[in-house]
Amino acid sequence: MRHALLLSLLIFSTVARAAVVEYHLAITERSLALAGAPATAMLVNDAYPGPVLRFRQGDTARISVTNHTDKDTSVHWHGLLVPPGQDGVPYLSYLPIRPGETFVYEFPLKHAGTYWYHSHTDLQEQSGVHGGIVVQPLRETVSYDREAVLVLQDWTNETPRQVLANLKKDGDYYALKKHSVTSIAGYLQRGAMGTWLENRWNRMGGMDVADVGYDAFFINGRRSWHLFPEARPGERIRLRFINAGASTYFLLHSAGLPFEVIGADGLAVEPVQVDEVLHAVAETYDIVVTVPPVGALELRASAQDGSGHASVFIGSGERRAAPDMPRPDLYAAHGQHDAHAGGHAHHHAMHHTPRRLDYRSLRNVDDQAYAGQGPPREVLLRLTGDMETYNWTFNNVPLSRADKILVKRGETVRFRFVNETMMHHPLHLHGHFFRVLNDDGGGPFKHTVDVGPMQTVSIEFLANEEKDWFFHCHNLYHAKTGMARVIRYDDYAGNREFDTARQRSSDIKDDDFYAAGELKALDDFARLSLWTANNRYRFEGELESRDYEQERGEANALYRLDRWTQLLAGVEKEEDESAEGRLGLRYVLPLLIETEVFVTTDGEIEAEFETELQLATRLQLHAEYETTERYHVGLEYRLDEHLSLEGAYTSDVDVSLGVKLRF
Ligand SMILES: [Cu+2]
Repeated sequence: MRHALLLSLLIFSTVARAAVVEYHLAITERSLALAGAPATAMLVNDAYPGPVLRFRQGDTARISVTNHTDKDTSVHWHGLLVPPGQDGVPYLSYLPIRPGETFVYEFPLKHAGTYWYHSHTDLQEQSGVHGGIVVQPLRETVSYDREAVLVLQDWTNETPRQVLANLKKDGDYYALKKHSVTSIAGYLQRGAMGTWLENRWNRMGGMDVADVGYDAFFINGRRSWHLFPEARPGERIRLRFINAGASTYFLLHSAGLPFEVIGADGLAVEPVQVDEVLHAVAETYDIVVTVPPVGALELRASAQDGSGHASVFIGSGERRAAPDMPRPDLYAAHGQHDAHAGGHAHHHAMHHTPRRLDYRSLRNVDDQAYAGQGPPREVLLRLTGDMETYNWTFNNVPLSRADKILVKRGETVRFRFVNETMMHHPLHLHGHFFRVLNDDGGGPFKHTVDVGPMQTVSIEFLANEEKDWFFHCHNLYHAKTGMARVIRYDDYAGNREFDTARQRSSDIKDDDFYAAGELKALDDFARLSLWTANNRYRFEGELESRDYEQERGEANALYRLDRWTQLLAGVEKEEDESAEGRLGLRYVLPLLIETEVFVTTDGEIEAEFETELQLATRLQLHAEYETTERYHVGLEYRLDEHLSLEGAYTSDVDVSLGVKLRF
């Protein structure tokens, strides 16, 4: 009886406290000069990042989102468990919010923690449609004096669509800008030609830990903040870090402030003391720092590729900078670019090796909250993709051609990720927390998991939802080129209206076509090459003139069988000769030699070989040889992404000088 009374009192008090908390969000588009030049931003309530939305566990959120732009938009609540219709993924949860329209979300806040929201349409998240969410628990168990939400951001002055188009032209497009070109000269200097040869044999080109060349990195829209200058030494400050970067991993490190990690992906964890955290895209971490007795210490979020950082200073008095993060060693063997993972000695202000947070040291305060039940069913997902065509996939199949991953309500599903690429992939599951499995079967519950280069990671979740949920790499450019899946509960028939609307939409799709070209204008040689391609087809045209008297043209259609192999059908026409058809294969041989073997309509078997060597940062050699004994060797000096000076030696022409233009 007393128990029943207590229980009803408890329920009553909970109900009494629950409230409907309303927010009105307006999505707008305008020019913003965040990094020197004006660029187009998409904003929430005219702020970059958008406002922090605060709730209490048990509240009901009622959020109206009004689209004041001329394009479709959407808002997804990242990490919050909401009903499927409220999840904000266009064509999966609902139809996108059209220009001029308002959508009103309403959902209960079932769990406390630090989360965030962002657009799930096109690349709008990169343009600024993102912000923090804080859900206060019914009973706070951690003591702290102040708190701040710190949103980590990457920013480019280009439009994100241009960024994607550049990467489609050339996966290494940003290497020059990022000073991350790896060259033979670099390997020679380090005495690492063996590594170069091994990479080359394995058909691996230039190395980098990030694809995009950003113009700035920010915390809450600024490069640097002095946080709570009035805070007294000894005060505990809770920092709610949210990585809202579109494709940047940040290393959180400092000028000697120990980090007490108390939350990961929103959920409370037993406190862990570390010196640095590699903060993957789309994760959140709650970290308590103590205001130092003297000085303002820098807490820095360094982009993992070493191309920049943003900071907060904590404490008062003289500023002390955090040590520079060593740049990743792009010449290291087996993709061990990470200065720590590679085990290379480096100079650090601290006298000991900094302790870096490891998933294995994370233990949730409630270790059973989202646990599976019964033996798991395993689904193998290999993380695949390549920089040459900039396609990212699971099991080499992009979203547009993939089957849905069917799950049954009540079952425990295990995803086994085998990363076959040299990049980190932050994988995010909507609508569920999953356990990142340790060797002992335990591990923290998360909504986003980092899978490092060549790493294997397993996650497990209880299928306790309904309908469709999105699962994807949270590197925005990887997701948009195909590294995504739909998880479908097997009793759901889908929504025809959503499917039809998606087909008709102009949203970025992973099978979109991109185009590029090259013009070589030398004094005795000219060549114009154009191509357009998607993740399956490629069409090329080429016009060439030797000595400006001997012209030839070529057109090819290619069908991609796998990363290295394409079927080829084409036609070649030389001046004074009749056109000749050809049918064959294009294949990349070990050592990165692109080979074409084909039969001509004259019944001859011919072959062509082509390769490129990055001699020094701006110096590139390319060579072509045909079994008809034509050859062409060019040496170019790259002035920038578009323009090169070139000298070439061509059969029947000799030396020729001029320029090469990429567009
Ligand atoms: Cu990825």
